Amino acid sequence: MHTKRVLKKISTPFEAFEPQGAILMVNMVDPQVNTMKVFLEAIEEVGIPFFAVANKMDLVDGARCAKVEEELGLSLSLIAASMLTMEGMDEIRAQIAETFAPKARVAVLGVFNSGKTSLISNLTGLDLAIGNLPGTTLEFTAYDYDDYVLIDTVGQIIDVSKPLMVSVDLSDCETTQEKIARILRQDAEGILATLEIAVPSIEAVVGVLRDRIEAGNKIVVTGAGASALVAMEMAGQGLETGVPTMVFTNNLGDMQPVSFAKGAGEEEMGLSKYMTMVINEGDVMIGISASGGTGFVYDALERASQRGGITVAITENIDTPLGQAADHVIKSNAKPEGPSSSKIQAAHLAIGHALLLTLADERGVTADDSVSFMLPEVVPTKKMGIK
Ligand SMILES: Nc1nc2c(ncn2[C@@H]2O[C@H](COP(=O)(O)OP(=O)(O)OP(=O)(O)O)[C@@H](O)[C@H]2O)c(=O)[nH]1
Ligand SMILES: [Mg+2]
Repeated sequence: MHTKRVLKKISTPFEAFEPQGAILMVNMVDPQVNTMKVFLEAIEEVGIPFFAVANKMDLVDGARCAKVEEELGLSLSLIAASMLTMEGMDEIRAQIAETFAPKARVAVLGVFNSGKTSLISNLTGLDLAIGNLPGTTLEFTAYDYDDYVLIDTVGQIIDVSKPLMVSVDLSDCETTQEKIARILRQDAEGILATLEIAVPSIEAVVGVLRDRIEAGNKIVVTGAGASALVAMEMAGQGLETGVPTMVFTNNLGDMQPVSFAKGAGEEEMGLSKYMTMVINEGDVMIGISASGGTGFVYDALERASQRGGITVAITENIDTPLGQAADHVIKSNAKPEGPSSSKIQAAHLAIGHALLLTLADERGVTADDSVSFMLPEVVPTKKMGIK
């Protein structure tokens, strides 16, 4: 039996639902151009007619459309739309009639939260499950609309030509060495693509951290699973550079005292309540989540804000509960990748290093200081057996 978590991560064979047309939904709040290009390649490979919608235009500046069109290398223009205000719906209806043959099965494609289900709901008038958590739609579903069948899809990467893709596409590698080199290179490329966009947001957070530490505050970092490892690395490096840093994760969650009473799962609030008890006015809480949808992580940021903390999200997906909960968002740009991410974690580790090493330098921490932060300090203790 699949758990919900596994289902959410299933990568989707595009051909499985025999599309005869496609509508590509681009989320203008977070266009994820590199992933959109994979969708476009897949559409091109099956050779079906399509058009693309620039959704959530109610939240962004109109000039963004032309820029994203150019980045996508599209020959046709994006239809500017909002599933909330209904902007562009008439144009979408007209474009469907113009682009697709009667009775065509039309796949609505795009990453999670791009508004695929919202579009189908607006077109059909049906009351469908819509929400800002990654993976609201977990299976393909066909709906009749006019003379067409619209297929709602899962917002995980869909790639016809790369069925074995787990994280990085290795399908055309011939030797083991080639696969290894490909993975190393892809991790590096994820970091380089992050470098292209993240420097200003990292700089802003370095400034926040410096000010707050000088004011006597501390940093608290959290994440789940692979992001827990990133959080632990950040906390470790914080301590090695003299930054008061604490870390709470759900690793070994069952051994946390809160697990007995409140639970330490991703979907439970035990950890977020527990860890935010340490947040005082002016402390900084950093939440890390590749998807941006890890329950206790975004809940911790919301709770930290309520306690007067300053919140920072490190995530690949900013149009998510985590991105929305944070005062400062650092977006990585490592996608596309398959359901078992590796490039995103590599990019998040690099972001953590950039934050803490820049901070150390700007605070004048020397190598000698750093060694002294690392040296163990000893406290006299009682002799064994003396009670
Ligand atoms: N402001 C604004 N919000 C929108 C718009 N379209 C969708 N949303 C919101 O974005 C979130 C995601 O919408 P969905 O329609 O569930 O997106 P999806 O692509 O089906 O997402 P998954 O099922 O997770 O793959 C929801 O909170 C919607 O209310 C829009 O044009 N403007
Ligand atoms: Mg959906």
